[in-house]
Amino acid sequence: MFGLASGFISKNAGRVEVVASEEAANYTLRILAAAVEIGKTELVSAVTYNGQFPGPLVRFKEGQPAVVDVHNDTDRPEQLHWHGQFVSTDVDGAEEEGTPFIAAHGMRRFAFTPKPAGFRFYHTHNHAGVDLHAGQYSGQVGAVYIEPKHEPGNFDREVFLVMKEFEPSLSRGGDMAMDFLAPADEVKALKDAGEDAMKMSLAKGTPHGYEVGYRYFTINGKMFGHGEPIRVKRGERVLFHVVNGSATEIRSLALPGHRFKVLALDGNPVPTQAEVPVLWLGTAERISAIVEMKYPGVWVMGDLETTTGDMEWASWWSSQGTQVRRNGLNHRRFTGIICGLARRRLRRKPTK
Ligand SMILES: [Cu+2]
Repeated sequence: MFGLASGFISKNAGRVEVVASEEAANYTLRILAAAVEIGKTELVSAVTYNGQFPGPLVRFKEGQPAVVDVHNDTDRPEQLHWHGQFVSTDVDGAEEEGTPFIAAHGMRRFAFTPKPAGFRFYHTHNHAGVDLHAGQYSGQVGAVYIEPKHEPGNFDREVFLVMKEFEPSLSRGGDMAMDFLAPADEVKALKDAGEDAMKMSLAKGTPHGYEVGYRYFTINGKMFGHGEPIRVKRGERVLFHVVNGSATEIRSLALPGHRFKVLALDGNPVPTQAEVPVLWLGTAERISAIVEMKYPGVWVMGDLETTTGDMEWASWWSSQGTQVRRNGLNHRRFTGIICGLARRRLRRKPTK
């Protein structure tokens, strides 16, 4: 939407200048610290877009120019990166590519033609280093959908899911076993690059053996049981656009009893649409997949990881259609969302 605006005030590095502009922005994003209610009794403080998590869904149209105003209401310079888009370095949002910072308490107007079509996202490009409150450890993630000119529209509804953890800390707890994700054939160049990076890091005296762990896992900023269930009709074809907004973790997503038909990876259509029971997403990875909701009942769509790191399928889904079992499941550490056709209202049991 374009409207009339009477000039535009830009604050940069303390300077205030008026930028002649006839255009109102399509979107205005404010980077600011806010409390995010991720659970009934869990509030986390995070740097967010517009005080919410995830940031607002930004929809563009392929080939149509867009204007986005980004205000930085924090005390640090910021970068908003348009992940997955072909845009000029001035707009891209990566300092190393030459994008100017959005000054602390300043703003920048981004005018560009979003492309290519598909599921993209935006996030901060500040390097956190060892500061677990900074950069991608915080709450700066939002989904972008660039509507293609020719949308096949082969679905009944679209649902955007952002996976993200909160309250990181360093631990020696270790990650979940990921060996089974290793490819059958190793790429030597990649392996060497990884080992070189490790050697360099150790040579610099970086302590060895710590992992970043998280207190809370969420989908769309809600812990398991706190979000609104996704209510569907039988036979509905739901197109899920899932982004892993984690700073460090590989995440999985499964919906027992159902399969995902993968349409696009990282927003780009795949040549062969495979059906899979589980999606695996590396950091920043995106998957667009259709689920045909065939079976009535209440289902938990969630990560396979539990506190113990075991895969306990049986413990986290319910075929009863009336309530979601939480046996053996630590819902703080579990990422899940309730999804399905409920015959009755969900009964929520106290979980403490
Ligand atoms: Cu990125």
